[in-house]
Order: sequence, then structure tokens, then C-alpha cells
Amino acid sequence: MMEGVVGVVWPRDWLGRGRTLLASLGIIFLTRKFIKYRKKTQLRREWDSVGKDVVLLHQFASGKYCPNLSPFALKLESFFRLANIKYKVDTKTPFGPKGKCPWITINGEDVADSEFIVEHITQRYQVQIDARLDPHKAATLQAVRVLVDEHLFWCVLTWRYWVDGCVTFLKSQSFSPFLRFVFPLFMKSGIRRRSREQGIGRHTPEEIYHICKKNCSTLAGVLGEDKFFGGEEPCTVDCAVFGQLAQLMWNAPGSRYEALVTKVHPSLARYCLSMKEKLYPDWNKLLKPLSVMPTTL
Ligand SMILES: N[C@@H](CCC(=O)N[C@@H](CS)C(=O)NCC(=O)O)C(=O)O
Repeated sequence: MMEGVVGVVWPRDWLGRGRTLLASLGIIFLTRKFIKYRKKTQLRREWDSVGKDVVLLHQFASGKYCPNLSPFALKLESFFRLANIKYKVDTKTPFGPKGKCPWITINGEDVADSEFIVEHITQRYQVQIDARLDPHKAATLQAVRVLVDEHLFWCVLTWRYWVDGCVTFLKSQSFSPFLRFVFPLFMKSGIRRRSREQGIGRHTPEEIYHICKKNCSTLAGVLGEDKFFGGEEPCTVDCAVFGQLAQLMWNAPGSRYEALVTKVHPSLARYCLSMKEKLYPDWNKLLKPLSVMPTTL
């Protein structure tokens, strides 16, 4: 009897065996597809349960000193707070339809890319926080936004993961011992390759620092004596600037990159503290584990 079953499942001829192998691969493929589909349906149900018109922000878990290691996630969370948009956070699925973090789900619809999300929410909720900006100021701030999101970001990313090999960065995160071990293995080579493709990775570490310093000096110049980039009150672009500068201020402890905001341009550190005070009365509660870094200027 047993032999008979074996004979059917694993026959003697190669054609029969090939058929069995093909059928097995088909079953594995379909099972994986089914598991993936079920998981997605379950997740979708969870995401939809946040309620109508509530934004679900998918992002990474908090760090020790700063609510997010992703400048773009911090940008969005700051924007939702500034614009009084109801939101909840999901840290289980940080990577969205474009393979990047952050992204959002709202009323069953997924939107990816922080800037598209800002535009989407601004339009949908008729957000008016930039209404007081004159066209010249608004245009200048857009240029500042591109500077931080597309240029400063690459300097910090390349230094954090490749040049510094994640050493300083890991001090600011509450990763598990396993993640602490594997994270640099992947990130170092991955970011090296991508930074080289982008272009910044072709510069020396000194040159990358120089570019970052120049960016910070430009930001300090634009900020001038103002409290926020938007003036007396923050505007949408402040959220992007804060998201990026917070990475230097809180996620680069003891490094010369941190010193760019705390020592070289203390007006930028004061700015970070003003944004934190304005938008995050619960800052310390968001951190994981609760640990407050002294911020003396
Ligand atoms: N343009 C995107 C950039 C998002 C982005 O680069 N996110 C990083 C985390 S800070 C990411 O997901 N990286 C993963 C990857 O590129 O594979 C946005 O504004 O949302």
C-alpha cells in the first residue's frame, strides 16, 4: 500500500518525477500567495478600523531620543499635529506601496511619499496653515524644502549608514541585539551602493561633511532671527526641515554632525527645540525606552 503511494508521488520515470516536482512548486506558490493575501486582508481590516477620516501613519518605531529615525516620517507626524489632522500610528508595516517609509492609509486609500501625502491631506482637509505666506516667501520655502528632503537627507544618510557604519546611529535606537548585529551588515553596503548611484557617495567623508555643513549654514541663513521658517509660527515646510534637522539634533549623539546644529549653528538647535516644544508636548512619552537626552546649548 505504502509502496503504491510512493510510486504515484515519486514514480520511477523522470517525466513522472518532473510532474510531481512541478505540482509541488505550484502548491508552494499558491499557498504562499494565499497566506500573503490573507495577511493583507487582515491588515487591511486593522487599518480600516482606525475610523473614518482618521489618517493611519505607517512608520518606524521610535528611537531613544527622537520619535523617528526617518526624517520623512517625522515630517508627516509634525505636519498632522500642526494642521490638527487626526492620525494614528502603525509600526508593523513601515514600508508602503512604493517600498519606502512613511506612507499613509486614509478611508481605505493608500498614499505614498511624504510630499504627495502633504499635498493630498492639504487638499482634502483644506489645510490653511500656509495661507499667511506671501508668494515669494512660499516659493523660497519650497526651495528650502527641496534642499532638506533631497540634499541634506543624502548627506546624513550616507554618513549615518556608510561612512560611520551605523555606530553613532545605533546609540540612538532601542534595537534588539539581533537587529543591532545584522542592521549594519545590510545597511552599510546597501547605502554605499545607493549613495554612489545618487552621486554623493563618490565624495570623500570630509567632502560629505563639508556639503552637510554648507547646507546647515544655508538653513541658518534663511532662518535668520526668526523662530520658525514660517516666521512667528511654523508652516508646512517647517515640518520637513524639522524632520531632517532632528536627525542631527537627536539621532547623531556626540558626533560632529550633531555639533553642526548644537555648536556650529546653535540657532538650528534652538529651532529644533522650539518645534519640539510647539508640536510635541508628549515627546518623552513617544520615546522608546523612555530616556531623555540632556539638550544644553
Ligand atoms: N521621497 C520619499 C523618501 C522616503 C524615504 O527615502 N524613506 C526612507 C526611510 S528615511 C526609506 O524608506 N528607505 C528605504 C529604501 O529606500 O529602501 C518621501 O518623501 O517619503
